[in-house]
Amino acid sequence: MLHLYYHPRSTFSRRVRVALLEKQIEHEATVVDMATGEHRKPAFLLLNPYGRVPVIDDDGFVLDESAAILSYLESTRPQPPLVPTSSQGKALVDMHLRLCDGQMAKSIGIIIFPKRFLPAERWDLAAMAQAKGEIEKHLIMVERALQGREYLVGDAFSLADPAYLPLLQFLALTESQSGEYNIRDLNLACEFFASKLRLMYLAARVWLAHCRADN
Ligand SMILES: N[C@@H](CCC(=O)N[C@@H](CS)C(=O)NCC(=O)O)C(=O)O
Repeated sequence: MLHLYYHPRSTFSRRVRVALLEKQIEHEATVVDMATGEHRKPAFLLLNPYGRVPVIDDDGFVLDESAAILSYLESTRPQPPLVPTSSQGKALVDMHLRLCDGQMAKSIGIIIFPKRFLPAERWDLAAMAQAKGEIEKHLIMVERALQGREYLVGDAFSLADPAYLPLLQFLALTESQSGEYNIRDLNLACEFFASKLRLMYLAARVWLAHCRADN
């Protein structure tokens, strides 16, 4: 049986939980209590020396890195498919997964970490402005991908969608500008992503699962 180690409020765990829900994969789950530093204790470091969630253990095969986990779930549980069959579709999903992490998530982190956890006088404004520029560059690519289409890749929900989903709530905090949108709140962030209805539906399901896990 597949086992997921996660935290309900972990952005990257939510990606994996969306894919598990979408594919209706039977699994067990353990909440890693990050508030008490469980992710830095030897038992968890044996699973992931970086001390990060999510991690899966699939009958002894242990894997971390949410994008790698999404790809692994796709190849081991292909139904329903979350990657198109065409070479171009596969390559585009791969591109989104890489760029979403390497460009967008990284830059969002540079802005939201100080905004959430540091007093304004300790913010590195130059680094934050540069990160905002990087996000806006990335949004041009996303906007092109969504032009006249409902989903990021092809005409169906793919792994590219859950990759972005948990970042939406933070995108608002970056106050990025893209075309007519100054993305200051979650509604605008969702409006920007044309697949919003589908994303919000999944977000609601993940939120529900999160509430259940908390109780
Ligand atoms: N690139 C990793 C990032 C995972 C990550 O940063 N997880 C956070 C929670 S959202 C974490 O465990 N942070 C703990 C730490 O870095 O000490 C992935 O995609 O899985």
